[in-house]
Amino acid sequence: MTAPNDLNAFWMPFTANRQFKKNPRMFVAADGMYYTTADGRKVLDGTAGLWCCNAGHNQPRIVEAIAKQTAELDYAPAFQMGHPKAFELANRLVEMAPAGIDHVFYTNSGSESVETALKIAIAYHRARGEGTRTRLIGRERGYHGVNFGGISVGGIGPNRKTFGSLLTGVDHMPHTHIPENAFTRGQPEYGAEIADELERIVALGDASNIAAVIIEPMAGSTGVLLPPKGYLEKIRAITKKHGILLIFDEVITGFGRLGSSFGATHYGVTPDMMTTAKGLTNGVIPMGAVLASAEIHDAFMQGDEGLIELFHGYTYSGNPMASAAGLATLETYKEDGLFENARDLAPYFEDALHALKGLPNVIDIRNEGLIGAVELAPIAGKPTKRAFQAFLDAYDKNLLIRTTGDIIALSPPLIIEKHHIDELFGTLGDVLKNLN
Ligand code: PXG
Repeated sequence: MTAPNDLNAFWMPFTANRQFKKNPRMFVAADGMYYTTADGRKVLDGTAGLWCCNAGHNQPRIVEAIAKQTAELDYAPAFQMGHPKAFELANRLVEMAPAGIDHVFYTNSGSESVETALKIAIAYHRARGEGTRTRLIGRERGYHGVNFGGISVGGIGPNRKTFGSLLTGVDHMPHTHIPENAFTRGQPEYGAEIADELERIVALGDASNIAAVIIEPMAGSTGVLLPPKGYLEKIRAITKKHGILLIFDEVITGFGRLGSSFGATHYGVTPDMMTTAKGLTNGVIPMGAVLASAEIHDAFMQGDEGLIELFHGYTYSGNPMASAAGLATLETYKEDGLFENARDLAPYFEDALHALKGLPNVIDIRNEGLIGAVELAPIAGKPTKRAFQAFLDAYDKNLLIRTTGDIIALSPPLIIEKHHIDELFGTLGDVLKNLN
């Protein structure tokens, strides 16, 4: 397949459109750990697409499941009708989730999962007769997708700046990134007390007005910020004490990225709801899911049985193709032991990553599971330029990385082997040595 030569019509997401279209980078195929470019090069996937192809590319079970499903049942209405695979997938998800998380609401993306969870939180309190609990609390540097609820609770300036007044009734906790923790391996020692800021926000807004706190257990998109030891436990204790729901946005941390099913299982802290997407279907068919506790779900299941309990849902909620892809993906994770592989290789990945310390401009390195980040000193007056150049140079050297600000993020497929890790960090080391 050749690249189409008129690129004008497609307005690309989160992309410097004019720059890209002058010098496009196109993938035309993918298999296992590698993409193939339009000019025939094999590029090592250091990012699992956009943190989503956890089982690698062209996975036979997933390919086959989708092909079979489209011939068998292509679409079934999502409202007042069902089909077996959506129920089956929900059961599989609940089995993987921490005890007490027993129900699944389907969406089509991480952003929709976030909107859904925020709406459920507010409606839940109302269903229990606490309708004054409407305020939402997010965190600085948090990423919760790009819809209005998500950018309101989110904490990334440029994603909010040009979009008006957003949701009202939102507060933000401080982020957990502190310089003393530079070059920490895994969870940092310092900063659990940052969670106490939540008490101050609650004191100011009053618990009776607050519906939910939403955080990423490990903040991915902003550039890999790990929770300090004890921080998540504190957030859980404070939310519980005040009857505030805790939502973990697990869009990145879900499905083995940290070597366990979810961030919640990895860190041993159970929220009331979890938002997911990405690795749920290996990124192959868009799908997201909100996982909710029995307590939340059951609060809605009252009154006349003929009434719709939650006025929310999408045309494609739990659609057959996505459900088939999800089932095949979860089976692949399980049968191929991919979460175990992530856990087993995490120390090797960590060592290779931290060996980059000392290269020019490297000011911090962070990691957890199969996630790594290398923070570069910005070029004076030109933030983001240095890391973006690293991205371009890596692509020329047949490695796909992801950058955000001046941070390089790595999140390879969980099928990775040691020789891929050597290749990844060998190339990245070369790139960093030669970067201005
Ligand atoms: N929540 C979290 C925690 C995410 O990381 C979303 C919600 C939104 O998901 P959708 O499916 O609506 O995009 C995300 C998405 C990056 C990168 O390189 C991160 C995301 C998406 C694209 C790129 O950091 N995160």
